[in-house]
Amino acid sequence: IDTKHPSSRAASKSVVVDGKSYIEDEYTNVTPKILSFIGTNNHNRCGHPLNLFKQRLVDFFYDHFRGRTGNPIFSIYDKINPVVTTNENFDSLLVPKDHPSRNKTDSYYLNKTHMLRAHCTAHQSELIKMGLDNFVVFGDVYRRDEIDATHYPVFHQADGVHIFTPNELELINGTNVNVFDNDKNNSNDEKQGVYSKEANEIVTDHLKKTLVTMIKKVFGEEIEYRWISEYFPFTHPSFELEINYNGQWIEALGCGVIRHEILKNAGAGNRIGWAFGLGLERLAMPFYSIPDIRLFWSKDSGFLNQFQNLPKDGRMKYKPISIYPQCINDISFWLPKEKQFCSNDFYELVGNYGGQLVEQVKLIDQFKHPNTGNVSHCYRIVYRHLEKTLSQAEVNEVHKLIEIKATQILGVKLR
Ligand code: FA5
Ligand code: MG
Repeated sequence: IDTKHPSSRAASKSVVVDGKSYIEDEYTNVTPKILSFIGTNNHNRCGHPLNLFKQRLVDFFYDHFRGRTGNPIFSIYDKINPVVTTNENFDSLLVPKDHPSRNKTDSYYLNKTHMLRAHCTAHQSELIKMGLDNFVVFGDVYRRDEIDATHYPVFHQADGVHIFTPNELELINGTNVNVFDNDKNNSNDEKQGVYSKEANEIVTDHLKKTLVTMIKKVFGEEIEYRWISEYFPFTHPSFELEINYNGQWIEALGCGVIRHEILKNAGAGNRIGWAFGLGLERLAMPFYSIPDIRLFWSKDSGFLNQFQNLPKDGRMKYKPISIYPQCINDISFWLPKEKQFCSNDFYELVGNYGGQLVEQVKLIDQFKHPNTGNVSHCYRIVYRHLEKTLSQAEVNEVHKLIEIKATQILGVKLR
């Protein structure tokens, strides 16, 4: 954080990311800890499991979609800066002004106009404007979210787009297809009003088939999956794909038919297309049997070394160096009356001061005092070091620090 930034009125503080400075305002909520993740680029680091897994997806898109001369038709982008405008992250994707994802409690803002992308879809409109039809963007994304084995405030996504010209649709279908519907009010759960039922079906089908082929190519034919209806402001119809891993359903990706308005605004109003966004960790975890999302940030050679000299099929099973015991401590406090409190503020604070020791934070009890109206929350914090046994004394020290910081920063009162 740079305070030297000169201004004619008062010295305003600014946040510096990648050599560029952003003047702080009432929106600024990035922390030094979050900013320290920027530039790590695990997805581009040679030998890192996210990079190895990314390469499998890239290979799929290169092999599966080829032009008439046999060249790959998908372009890959993996070095786009994670700082985006709120316009790119939200407005260009038709996210309503009052959508909860815009709240300071859910996203990381540099200031009112700039933020850390909350999804790689943030680049969609810009790339389509540049004239691209088929592309996949890989990148790190940032969200204020809960902490557990499959959620982390920084993770990686792959976001794909495939846009069809009327001719291409015809090629897939075999006969002439009307892309548009003459009756523009003909919108329903299954399709957007502007598009014909036929075109919508071809594109939806193509989308689902592509993603299932991709999942099967990566995990093998026997992978169990299911489709679930979803809602995204930027696609309709929208779906989620879940895969079954060891009896557990894991949400792998969201997808759908791109809203026509987005294409129109990007200069591709005569087209129809699909888009998806998947969590790289969510797929790499079952693929390599990695039990905890924090391991992707491990600097321990015991973790990274296991991904050297992979077998020819690229698949290997991560062997936990050993499982160390958990330490569980609860914390109960009264919420401040004077200011807003949200659980994500507390989760983030625990992440900041507990760091890699925190395996999970969960709200386990809430209580409203019948007379005073005061509200209290009880959170359970599960501590576990991934690479050694923690002593109760070490945990107590960190837990104490979290209690002190929660009191100072969030204004809660310990019970
Ligand atoms: C999105 O981010 C949409 N942009 C996806 C999309 C793109 C839909 C294009 C339609 C068209 P969602 O918030 O569900 O959707 O996140 C997408 C995926 O990211 C999830 O399915 C999951 O695999 C992964 N993910 C979400 N939150 C986390 C987290 N905290 N930690 C790790 N992975 C996560
Ligand atoms: Mg989702």
